[in-house]
Amino acid sequence: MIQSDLDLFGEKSQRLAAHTVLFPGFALAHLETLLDALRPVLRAAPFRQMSTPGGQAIAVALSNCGSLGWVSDRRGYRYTSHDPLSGEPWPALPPLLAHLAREAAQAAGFADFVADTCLINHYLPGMKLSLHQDRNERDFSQPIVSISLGLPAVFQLGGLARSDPTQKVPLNHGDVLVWGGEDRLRFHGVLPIKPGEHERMGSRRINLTLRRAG
Ligand code: MD6
Ligand code: FE
Repeated sequence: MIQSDLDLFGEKSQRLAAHTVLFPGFALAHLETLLDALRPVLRAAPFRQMSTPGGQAIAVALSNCGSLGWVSDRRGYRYTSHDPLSGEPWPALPPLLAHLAREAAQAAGFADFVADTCLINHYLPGMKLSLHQDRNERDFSQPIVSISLGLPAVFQLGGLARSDPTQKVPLNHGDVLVWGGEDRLRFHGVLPIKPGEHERMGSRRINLTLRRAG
């Protein structure tokens, strides 16, 4: 059970849009357990660089766990059951991670969220993620749960058109962002990470995005 349950509907959550809710510090109570669960995942499926279908390197290093994993290469953006690097199935989704995602989704108003994939993004200072939509999943009625660790970031939350204005949302260590419903296809991105040193995570930002892809 998540310790901060009592706070979930109170001042500890911020509604950013109709179906987009930020839970500051939601993951902090479980941080060490979470990191313990991620260590073997990243040993089996290390962070690696991928390229866009156009052949450009994606700066942010990526890995996955779950029954599916998001990949990008010359053939496009898609989910695969196996890690192309090892040829093995992606490492299993740690139960704690699935549980945390379910609790956060529930608190944001999405009942019974069952994640089948977690994309793990590794940012170094200076790295950013350009505005994009997440549309490789099968069912857009399923929300996305995003956990931020390490260096702070500024998340850009846009609209349904690329040219719509964006809100700047600070994402700090331990914050959990849930979105879905009519917000599911909003454009979004991450501004360049400012140089710095996080006391637990070092000079990096790690983002975990949990989804139901299949
Ligand atoms: C990141 N996140 O925060 C990248 N997508 O590093 C995403 O692209 C994202 O945080 C959909 C929903 C939440 C997210
Ligand atoms: Fe995204």
